Amino acid sequence: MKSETTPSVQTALLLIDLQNDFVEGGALAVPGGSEVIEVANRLIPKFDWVVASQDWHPADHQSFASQHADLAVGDRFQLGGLPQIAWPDHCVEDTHGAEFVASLNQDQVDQVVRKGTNPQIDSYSAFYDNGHQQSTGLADDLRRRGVEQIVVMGLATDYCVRASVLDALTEGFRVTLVVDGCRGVEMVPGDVQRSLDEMQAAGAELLCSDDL
Ligand code: VGL
Ligand code: ZN
Repeated sequence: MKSETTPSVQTALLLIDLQNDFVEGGALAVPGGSEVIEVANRLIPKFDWVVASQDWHPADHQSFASQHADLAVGDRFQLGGLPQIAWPDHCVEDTHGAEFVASLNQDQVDQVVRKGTNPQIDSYSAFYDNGHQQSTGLADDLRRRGVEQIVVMGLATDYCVRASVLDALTEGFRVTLVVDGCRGVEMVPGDVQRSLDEMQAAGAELLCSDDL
């Protein structure tokens, strides 16, 4: 029986970081990033539960190159004992860059998950920070709703999509990745293909949005 407060759904759509800073003109623009908004808007009506993650950093987030006198954007360093890339300032809380892209059909987004709020640690996945110390609560939340399968798309393939997919699989969900709904940073050429291979090898099903 369905309850009013927690409608039971089997499959959820998870939209990763469809924010201004990750599309053309943004601080950490992913090539072709804006092209996936149309894919999201086409998929959203097909799902009873739609979750959107939002990268949401304090202005002094330690993943920002600007916070380190000796680092430039793209440099690699250690943050809290974890490998880290120095990013440009992006998705600073309550700024335009952190807002969802205006053309995204937000009316049918049921749940927003913010991540990266702790200045000391980065958080690519919608489920856990990069050290897997703190949960966002999303996995338990989805299980409580009866979700067994998660369909994932968004930005960026080689960072937040990859981390979210791998965590979702570890949490025991069946995961489908919508390949044409993703774009990557490709800090190193080949990163997108390597990420796709890794997600598939870990158990994700790779599909095109037309096949959903
Ligand atoms: C992301 C780098 C830093 C992403 C977020 O959404 O993939 N990448 N923060
Ligand atoms: Zn970030």
